[in-house]
Amino acid sequence: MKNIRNMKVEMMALAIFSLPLGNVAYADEVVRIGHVAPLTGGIAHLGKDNENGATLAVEEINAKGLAIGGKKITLVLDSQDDAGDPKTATQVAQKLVDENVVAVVGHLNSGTTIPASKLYSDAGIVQISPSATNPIYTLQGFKTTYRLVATDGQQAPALAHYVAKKLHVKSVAIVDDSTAYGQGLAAEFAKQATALGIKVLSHDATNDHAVDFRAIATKIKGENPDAIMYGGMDATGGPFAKQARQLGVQAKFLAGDGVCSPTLSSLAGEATDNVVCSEAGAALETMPEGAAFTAKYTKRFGHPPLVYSPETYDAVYIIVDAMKRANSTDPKKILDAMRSTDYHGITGETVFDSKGDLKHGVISLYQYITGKKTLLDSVSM
Ligand code: ABU
Repeated sequence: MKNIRNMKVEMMALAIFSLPLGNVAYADEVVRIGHVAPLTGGIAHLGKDNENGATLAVEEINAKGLAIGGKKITLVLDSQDDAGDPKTATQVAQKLVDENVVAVVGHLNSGTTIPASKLYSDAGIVQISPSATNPIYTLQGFKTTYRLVATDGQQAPALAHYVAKKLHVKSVAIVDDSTAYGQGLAAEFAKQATALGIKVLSHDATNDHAVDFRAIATKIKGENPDAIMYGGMDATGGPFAKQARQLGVQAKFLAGDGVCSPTLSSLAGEATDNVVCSEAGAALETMPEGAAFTAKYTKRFGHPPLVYSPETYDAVYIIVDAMKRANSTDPKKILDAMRSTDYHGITGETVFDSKGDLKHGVISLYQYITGKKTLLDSVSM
């Protein structure tokens, strides 16, 4: 007897492929893969980049043709907007569960990925975040949580070590955006910096919607640190760096992957070249297929990739790889196959540890030269 899920996907297949007779290409099965990121709000550019990476993979796989268990499969990307908001994230996660997605690529933010993960875990659906770096995500004991980036437990020490040893930073003022990501990264950086002999002069909090950083920058100017470390995203980090520079703050501006985007120059203006930041993965330009990915992404979307689209692209392929090895589109069987993933994609080799974290994480360090994000160093974890 057909179950409700199979009846639904067959009806959708008929709807999608209701073409005039003669050129009909009926799919045996439509398989929905969920995707979630902020597609509205301050970091919508990063969310759209994530969606584009996943779209590119889905389009390629459909064009090449996919068969699982003797059935022709057509993938559909079910893309949702969580606006970077934890409550909205759980609502759209429930929507994706109700829509019978077989797996989810997302969410982008740690603050949305973590609360949504409980719903995917309860439903037994694989979740691969392309970008959430807060360690807590994979420490909850769920069997469904995976990520394609290193964690802030790796990123913060790499950044602290670089600025202590190479930039000879001796004192720092820390600011975070009060999110799971920004707070976690800043706290870990403070711990590592202190261990390396960097004096933490202050630790202040703003929020992820802030636009005016003049009060905080004025206070920090009085502290005269060698560097400001900001835990947050580019949408706030850029204006913060810009306003600090306008107020005459000379300190280096340090940040993690949330700030480390090609978009930063349009947000930080002349302060951009003062920024040193880390990314929780390999640099696209060092990836063997990085140039080819950039070319096909640019051809499809009219502009180059930003930060995490190589990860969302690989995430779709990793889900399909698990489907192939399971010879099934059943979410439970995909979940069973995920743990033994050994996939070579744009971002390199993906092998997961027992928590769903990468076994071979890489941290990349960047500076900006005349506004262009430029690789400084890479550290294998
Ligand atoms: N890793 C930075 C952006 C995503 C997050 O909130 O973790």
